Amino acid sequence: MRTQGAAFAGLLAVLAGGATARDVHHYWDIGYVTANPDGLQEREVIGVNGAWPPPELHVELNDTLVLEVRNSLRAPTTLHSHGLYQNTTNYLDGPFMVTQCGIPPGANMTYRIPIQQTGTYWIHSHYSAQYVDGIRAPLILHNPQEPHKYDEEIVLPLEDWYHDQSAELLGNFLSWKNPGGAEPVPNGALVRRVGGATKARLDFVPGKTYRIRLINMSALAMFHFSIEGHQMRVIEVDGVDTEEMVVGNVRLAAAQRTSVLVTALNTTDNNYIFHADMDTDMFDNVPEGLNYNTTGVVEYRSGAPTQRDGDVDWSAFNDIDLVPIEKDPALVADQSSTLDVHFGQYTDTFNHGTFNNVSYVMPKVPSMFTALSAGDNALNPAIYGRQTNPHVAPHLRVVELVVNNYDAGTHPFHLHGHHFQLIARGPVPYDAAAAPEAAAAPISRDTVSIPSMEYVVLRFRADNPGTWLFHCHIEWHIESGLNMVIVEAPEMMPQRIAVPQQIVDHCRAAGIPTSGNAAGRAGLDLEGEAVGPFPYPYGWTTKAKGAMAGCILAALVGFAAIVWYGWSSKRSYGRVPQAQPMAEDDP
Ligand SMILES: *[C@@H]1O[C@H](CO)[C@@H](O)[C@H](O)[C@H]1NC(C)=O
Ligand SMILES: *[C@@H]1O[C@H](CO)[C@@H](O)[C@H](O)[C@H]1NC(C)=O
Ligand SMILES: *[C@@H]1O[C@H](CO)[C@@H](O)[C@H](O)[C@H]1NC(C)=O
Ligand SMILES: *[C@@H]1O[C@H](CO)[C@@H](O)[C@H](O)[C@H]1NC(C)=O
Ligand SMILES: *[C@@H]1O[C@H](CO)[C@@H](O)[C@H](O)[C@H]1NC(C)=O
Ligand SMILES: *[C@@H]1O[C@H](CO)[C@@H](O)[C@H](O)[C@H]1NC(C)=O
Ligand SMILES: *[C@@H]1O[C@H](CO)[C@@H](O)[C@H](O)[C@H]1NC(C)=O
Ligand SMILES: [Cu+2]
Repeated sequence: MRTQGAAFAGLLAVLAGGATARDVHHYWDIGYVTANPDGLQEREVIGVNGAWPPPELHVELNDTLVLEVRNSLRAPTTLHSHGLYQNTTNYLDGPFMVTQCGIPPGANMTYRIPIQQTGTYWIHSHYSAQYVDGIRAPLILHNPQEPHKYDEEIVLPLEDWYHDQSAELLGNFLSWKNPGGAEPVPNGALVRRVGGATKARLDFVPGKTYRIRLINMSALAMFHFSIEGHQMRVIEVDGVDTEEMVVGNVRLAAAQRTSVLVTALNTTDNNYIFHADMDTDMFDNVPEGLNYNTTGVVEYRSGAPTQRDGDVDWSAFNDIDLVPIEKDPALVADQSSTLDVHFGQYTDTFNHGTFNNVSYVMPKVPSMFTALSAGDNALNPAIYGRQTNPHVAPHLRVVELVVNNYDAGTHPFHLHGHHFQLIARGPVPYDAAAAPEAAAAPISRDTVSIPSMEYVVLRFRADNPGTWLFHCHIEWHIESGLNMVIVEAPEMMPQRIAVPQQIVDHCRAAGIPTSGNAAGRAGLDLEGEAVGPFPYPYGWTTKAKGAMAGCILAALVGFAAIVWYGWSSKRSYGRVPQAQPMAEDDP
């Protein structure tokens, strides 16, 4: 009776409102294409339907995005709709070995996503470092009752660009020859998907107000965006509408989005310059000739002289000061976890990103399938494997994450399946007694940038049963292990989540089990689960680590059983670790 009543009420609402939810169909054949995105080097990129860049997707609130995907690559692929809750559709979220086994080469997958959010999002591969090769696109979710007024909108993706293939870059990054973990430095930037000699252009008509949707689709680079001679007002971050805030420039870390309103000037006398500058602090070295300060043109009239205005305000605005339109009070935490972020060379000789000195290693069974098949054990974090750094939250608990960034670099952290409230920022280590009080109505977002030696405190309610990755969005750091799995309300998952047969079939084709714990076994028997890599025991010198790298090479060649001296006394370290990157080998 209840269901029928609800369905009837829904029908009435549709009839009364005239709003009909539509299915918005797209077909994406994901494959290799030759392209020259920055005008400097032709290369093989990953495109869609034989072209690059992949098309922008535009969908309205309450519509359903139906994306039919065919994988024409030589490797598996997956798609992640960044920032979407995927409420009841955890299996469409995309991270390889968290919610799916990858779409095998030659296979298809249907993404059927009811749109219950609005704002600026993007879609990208979540398999290995594939998105660096170009498989990323804006995903704009329109709100028929937009809270801000503007005449037109401009989608402005910013992305770094590499001339080499991601697999090659990744191989050089995750290597014993790179113990310091220096990230590959991009060869340049694409602004609105053009680069090199071609300048991005924004056409302005006097008096009109534009909503510019800035999306940072970078693998590494952080950008500063500004327009000379014009004022910008922030109205959205990561799909959350905010009250207007005037800023001089917008700083966007990888995966973040910001919408600004810009009102055009009243004359066509001059054109202006806009800036999208890569933050070179992120780069271990700045190669000679790298053009990291990209500029484009705001054009009022073709051929008009360019008016320069050196008075750009480069001071940073602080996202925690933003005021959301929808004002919810700060959540009160039921459970809290502290996550210390460190990078260092680990016993597999690679430089790893870690939460609490645990570097993520994929389980043998995707965590979602483990949760769905675990029965009474689903709330026990052990079954998800210690190398996935699992955190379990029962249904409707308020989860607090305190992230202390002890690394020398800035890291943008992204939580799947949620917007989280941004409660506090400050210098490490977080101390609850000394921390500033949360705003009365804190801003929420899905990706937060944490500068070196600073912390943030985040909170969200576990109201979206599923397995959700929390990770740094710098692609190279995902691959070096800076990930963990939040298992949310697993006791509710079997009744809320019905995995389509197609996705189970993908696992079968790949030989990956769809039930069992992280070791692919039943119950609490975790024999064979991934263990390590570990930090080097205290006192190991660079020379010793070098010798160990030699040992590992010898082991790989000769398969000798090696016991390092000083090792056997550390019982807790267990067996000799294997050289085991978390990144899957690209076939
Ligand atoms: C979208 O759907 C929700 C829930 O069914 C409804 O309350 C809302 O009015 C709809 N919005 C639009 C713009 O159709
Ligand atoms: C995938 O979809 C394409 C296009 O609809 C179809 O031609 C092909 O047979 C499908 N492949 C499989 C394995 O289902
Ligand atoms: C995009 O994110 C990267 C990585 O955090 C950052 O270096 C770059 O400056 C960002 N771009 C913009 C336009 O903010
Ligand atoms: C443009 O002119 C209108 C009407 O005269 C005025 O309200 C507006 O403030 C002007 N805009 C700018 C950016 O000067
Ligand atoms: C690049 O832009 C930054 C501001 O973002 C400025 O401080 C720096 O001097 C510029 N560098 C060059 C080489 O133009
Ligand atoms: C993690 O490793 C860092 C250095 O790599 C060390 O300073 C810190 O104490 C370790 N933390 C824990 C919890 O073991
Ligand atoms: C997920 O759906 C449930 C039930 O409709 C709702 O209570 C919850 O707020 C939703 N969570 C998110 C993150 O959308
Ligand atoms: Cu990072």
